[in-house]
Amino acid sequence: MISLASGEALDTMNAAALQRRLLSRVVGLVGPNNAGKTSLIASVYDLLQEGPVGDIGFAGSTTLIGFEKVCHDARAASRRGLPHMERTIVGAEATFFHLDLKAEGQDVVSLFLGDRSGEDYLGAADDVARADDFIELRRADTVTLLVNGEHLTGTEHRHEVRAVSPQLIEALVEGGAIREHCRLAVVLTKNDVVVGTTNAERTRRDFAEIVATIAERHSSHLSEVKPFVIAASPKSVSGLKRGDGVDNLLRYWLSPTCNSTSASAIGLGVSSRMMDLLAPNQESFG
Ligand SMILES: Nc1nc2c(ncn2[C@@H]2O[C@H](COP(=O)(O)OP(=O)(O)O)[C@@H](O)[C@H]2O)c(=O)[nH]1
Ligand SMILES: [Mg+2]
Repeated sequence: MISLASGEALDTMNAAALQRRLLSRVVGLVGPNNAGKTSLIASVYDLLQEGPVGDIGFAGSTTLIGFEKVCHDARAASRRGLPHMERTIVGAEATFFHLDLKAEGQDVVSLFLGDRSGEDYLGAADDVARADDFIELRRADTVTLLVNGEHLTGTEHRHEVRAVSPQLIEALVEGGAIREHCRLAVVLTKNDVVVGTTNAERTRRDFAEIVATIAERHSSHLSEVKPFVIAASPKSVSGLKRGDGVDNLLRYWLSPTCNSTSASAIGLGVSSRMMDLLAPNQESFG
């Protein structure tokens, strides 16, 4: 059964069907719990609500309810300095958030952001065989690793973050979950916390080192490793605006890749009958 336009985030099957409709870019978000994956998804949506990002404008979404839910929580968390309510469920299937985006003079591109529990990914670092399950990564044009800036800048978790970030990518590459020639964006999150401490300089060096380690180890497997710094959901006292740096990441996700996902490469076996159901002309559902 395909849930047509329920508005909730999509499961793998429905996302795959939609991905065949238009030119698509698929992003797999990777990172431990609390790294900021859900906040990033919320901030992309929020950013586009304010108007075009550069020349990239919002042109629709089949997951509006899903976006509204994560944005509601993220806005409240940002205002009150409280943690998120809506958590990514551990052990759950990946879910996809969908945005249709239009740049001037170009065709609409569908962007799919895949999210799943950070603990699943941490599990993958221990158990390479499981990396094989991560279909949202295998089909991604850009895998995006989130590095928790708050943890990297503190003393309690610093060493763990420095160790786990490269390990996670290592496990996913070795397990075949990240395909060859994939791009990797490495994102330092919660930059408002980083810049608010006296450790900011050290944190930037640590982050650069993490990026360099990954790039060095996987230069033959990945087509590119690129760093980004964001504050998707900064605490209001920080003075940074919501979604700081997210525009650069969005532009990167949409930029042409050397091996964009083609429908046939997805290999999910979505039947043509299901494809018909999702064809743009849906009058039969009137
Ligand atoms: N200060 C700050 N906190 C953030 C930022 N982004 C996310 N958070 C907080 O970090 C926590 C984890 O974020 P979440 O997006 O749920 O992480 P996920 O588990 O990777 O999906 C939440 O309490 C967020 O409010 C940010 O840019 N700045
Ligand atoms: Mg989450």
